[in-house]
Amino acid sequence: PRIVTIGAAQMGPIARSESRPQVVERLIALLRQGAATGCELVVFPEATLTAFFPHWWIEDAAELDAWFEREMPSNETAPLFNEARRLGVGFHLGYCELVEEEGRQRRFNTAILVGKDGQVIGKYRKIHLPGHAEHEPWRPFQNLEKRYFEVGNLGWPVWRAFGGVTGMMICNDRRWPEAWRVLGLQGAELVLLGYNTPRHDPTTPQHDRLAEFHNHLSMQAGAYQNGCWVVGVAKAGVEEGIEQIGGSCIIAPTGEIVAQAITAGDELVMARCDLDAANPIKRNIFNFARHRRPEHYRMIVER
Ligand code: ING
Repeated sequence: PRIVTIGAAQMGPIARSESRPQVVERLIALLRQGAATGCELVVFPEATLTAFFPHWWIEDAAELDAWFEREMPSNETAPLFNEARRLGVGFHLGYCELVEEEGRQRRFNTAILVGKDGQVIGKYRKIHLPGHAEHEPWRPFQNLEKRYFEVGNLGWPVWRAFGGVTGMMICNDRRWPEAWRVLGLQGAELVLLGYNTPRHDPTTPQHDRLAEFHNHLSMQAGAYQNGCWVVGVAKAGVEEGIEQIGGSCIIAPTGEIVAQAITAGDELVMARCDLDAANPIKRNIFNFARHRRPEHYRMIVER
């Protein structure tokens, strides 16, 4: 057995007025809880250093850029990296990245995987950006990720980390089977993701009652159909008037939820994950080499 003890560190709402040092203190408190319960890896949510600003129409460029991180770690986030290194605990962190690349400023919805030594192992930039690119004032709130972020340009990589093959995706990615399969084809045994998911989708209010169901359905399917552990972590609760679902969970390669958050606030749930539990799925029912028929799948990428 290759046991890795993992914590899903759900965050409650982050107020617009909450400073990064204040948020980092909350993250460190969850990290310490994880360390105290034997976690080797703690998974934080998507965009978890600030309120989820894509919910707002922001015209002023400087105001918008203040929501992004220009370096990681920065002076404000270094305490999290230092504490993680002191405790010998790795972590996943979602944040909004502003970088100078190819001679221009670029903005991404980003996640990093950090080792027990406090060093960044890998980075992923969100590819499936939901919502809309223009101001739609008819909506009770916006989702302007298509406006504020570029489509991620790093693909879905995997890294050998925490005793197995580890990959990441972010939020809306989990609803798209292609994201899971790209990781599955690389042998992913552990997929980490954060999410900010409003209950209300004004385009289909009749589905609001299904928000938690669709959240777990997407991740449980991804886990089972690719034979991987999944850690899905929410920024939950009513954030600046918008209710976001919780339901952070740890899912086995069988698709079974083995641990689940029960609040809409800061809450750590953990599980001892045997990465070898991926093998019976990957070697049998979803043995890609034996059963997949890519010659019949072309439409998936050609349409
Ligand atoms: N949020 C949401 C998600 O995919 C969304 C967008 C909300 C989609 C409600 C469908 C219904 O979970 C992000 N940030 O992708």
